[in-house]
Amino acid sequence: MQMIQLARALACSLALTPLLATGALAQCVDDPLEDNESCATAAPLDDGGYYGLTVSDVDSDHYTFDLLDGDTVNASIFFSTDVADLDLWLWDAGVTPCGTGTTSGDLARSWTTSDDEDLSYTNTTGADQTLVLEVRMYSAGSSDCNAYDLELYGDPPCCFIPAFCMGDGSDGGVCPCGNESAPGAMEGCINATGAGAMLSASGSASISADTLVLQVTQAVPNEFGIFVQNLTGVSPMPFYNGLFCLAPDSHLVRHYNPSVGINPTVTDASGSGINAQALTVGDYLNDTQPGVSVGYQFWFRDNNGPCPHGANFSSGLWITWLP
Ligand SMILES: [Ca+2]
Ligand SMILES: [Ca+2]
Ligand SMILES: [Ca+2]
Repeated sequence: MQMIQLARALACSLALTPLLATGALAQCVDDPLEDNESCATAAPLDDGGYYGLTVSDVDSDHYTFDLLDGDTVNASIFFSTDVADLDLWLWDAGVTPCGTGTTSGDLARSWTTSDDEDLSYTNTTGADQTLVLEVRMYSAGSSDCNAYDLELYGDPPCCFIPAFCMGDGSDGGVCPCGNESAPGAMEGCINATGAGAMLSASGSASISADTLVLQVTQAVPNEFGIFVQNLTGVSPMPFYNGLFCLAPDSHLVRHYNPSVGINPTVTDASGSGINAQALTVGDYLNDTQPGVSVGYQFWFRDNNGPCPHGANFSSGLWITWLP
């Protein structure tokens, strides 16, 4: 394995001069995120899945995003190496060389000879970072253009997918009975557990992939709750023991199974719960469409909470859906 990597390192350094397109092989049609041939022209991305992208031996791809101190980013590309061998690199946007496919100065790389590449990186610098993800063709196979899908996720997801409706007053809300959560905790107002509930997401934000799962944590254990959504947010409103930040209009959806009616999510012994069905199925108004941002919160029973109103809300997440 070491020998393979060394051989690839040597070969890679020789391949820095872009190969000329032969004309005999298929040429790429630009994807919607072009032009992005350098760190300076990198396309900004949020968490999510990006499908049907293309890269060629004379046209690499660069994507940029911010990674907060202490957070982790996970990036994957999916492709056939028989068509062309692609590699994945991660750079600090402010460091030379950025985005040049060289083997020094990068933060992480994935450069196998098999299908697909995956990398993960945790920011331990003590400050927030602006990063660049580079997709570069190492060698052409049956074509000098290859198609790939990109998936990019942060951990915690909150730091890419905008969180809202915090119980710490940072969104301008005042919890109903002085039950503010810890500053910066990104939680809802304090519930019976002594903490506030929050949402996270995993999987792809692609509607066709249909793998996105919303999870609530730090809600009251073994209690009933319902995921709610809307296309429109509003200023935090004290409601039950918490804050509610989704517009109370006709697009407000309580997730349910259309065949059986309201289908609550029951939290487990740790106070966690996931949406028990595809989010798109739970949206009976069919507002979940490509390019549309949907805000989510979790309503749950909080009978022994700090206020006497019997229920509470998690903080929320906005998810921008993809095709
Ligand atoms: Ca491209
Ligand atoms: Ca490009
Ligand atoms: Ca590769």
